Amino acid sequence: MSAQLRRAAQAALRTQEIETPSWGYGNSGTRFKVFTQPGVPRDPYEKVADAARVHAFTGAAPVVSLHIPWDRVDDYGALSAYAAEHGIRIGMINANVFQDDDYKLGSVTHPDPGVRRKATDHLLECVDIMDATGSDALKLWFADGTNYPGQDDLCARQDRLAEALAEVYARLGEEQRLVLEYKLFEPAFYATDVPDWGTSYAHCLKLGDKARVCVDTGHHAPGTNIEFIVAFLLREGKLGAFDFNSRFYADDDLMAGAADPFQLFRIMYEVARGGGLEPAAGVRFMLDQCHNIEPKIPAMIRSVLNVQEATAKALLVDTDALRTAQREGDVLAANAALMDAYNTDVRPLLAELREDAGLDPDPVRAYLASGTQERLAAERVGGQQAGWGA
Ligand code: LRH
Ligand code: MN
Repeated sequence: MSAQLRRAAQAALRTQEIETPSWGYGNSGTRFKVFTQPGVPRDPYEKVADAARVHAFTGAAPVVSLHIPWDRVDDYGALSAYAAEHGIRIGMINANVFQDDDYKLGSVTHPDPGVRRKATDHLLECVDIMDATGSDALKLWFADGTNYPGQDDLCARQDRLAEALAEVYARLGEEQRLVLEYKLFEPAFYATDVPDWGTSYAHCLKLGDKARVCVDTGHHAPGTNIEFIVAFLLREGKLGAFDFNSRFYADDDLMAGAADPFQLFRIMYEVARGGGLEPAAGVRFMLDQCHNIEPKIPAMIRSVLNVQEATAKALLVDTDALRTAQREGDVLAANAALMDAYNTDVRPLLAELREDAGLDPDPVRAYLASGTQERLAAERVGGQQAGWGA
């Protein structure tokens, strides 16, 4: 790798901001069991404090995403100020219209207008919380869907969804955005109302420039070429956010890059190629994970590093060699240009970047050696550990 390419990669990596999910610091699990862990946060302030610890050790995670009502507080301005005092800021506000009995048959797509009103009012409340925290992005994921053919009218549900989205879109401020996340299935097992990127893209196109698509890497059918979706959405200026995680089977929500680091590399290559790393592109890079059995703060630090490593490798692709090979139809040389970058050990480059920033070159080892985990376990006794409250 040329010194010039190395410097350019480090320059881009210095501006990279990874957003961590407040719910990733709380207890989570499956329908079979939610395991508790010592030292888990008991309130949004402790979650924000843990997010600040991840940033303190990585230097690359200055944003924490909130989920409402899991992170409901009396004074959102105070929570935002607390985050700032700890060196981070509030990122995307995630609405939650999937945990209320009223939403059994849907939220904004529910046949009953009263339930739709309730759901839409929650989305509008989340925009109020954006105003109060200084957040500039509303993240919408709808569990809405049906379990049996005929259960409801698929088109009527799209009409209801479009109506609610339009009302929320109209409420957004000039600098505010909404991102619409799609998911193939679960909890709905026949038809999900926003099942794929095309459905989200179509709704976002209708809404306008302030609406973009959120790509959760765990929300696709097995074998889906996610980097194609990323390249396409970037080309259209409609890529708004990522929910990074990894999976072997379904929406496993494992650590980003853990199950398939090559896929994360291919995705970050298309992001870099499409200008998505430019702050002006306005793409949010969030982790959306559940640490069901592993200690949460070290897992989050590891995941930030995995995204950094995939990004560094993507930035080390010799694009001149690649373009030449592509132009000449030299398939093997073109593939080799990407594989050479992927097979590059970027850990020394990232370690140097951290040392330049006054950080320990090995953040996971530094965190484990800091005694923070043991201290939190000793301090955070009593109270109700945070979780999904499902
Ligand atoms: C849905 C999802 C969504 C969040 C939730 C925590 O599967 O990916 O992004 O609201 O997880
Ligand atoms: Mn998600």
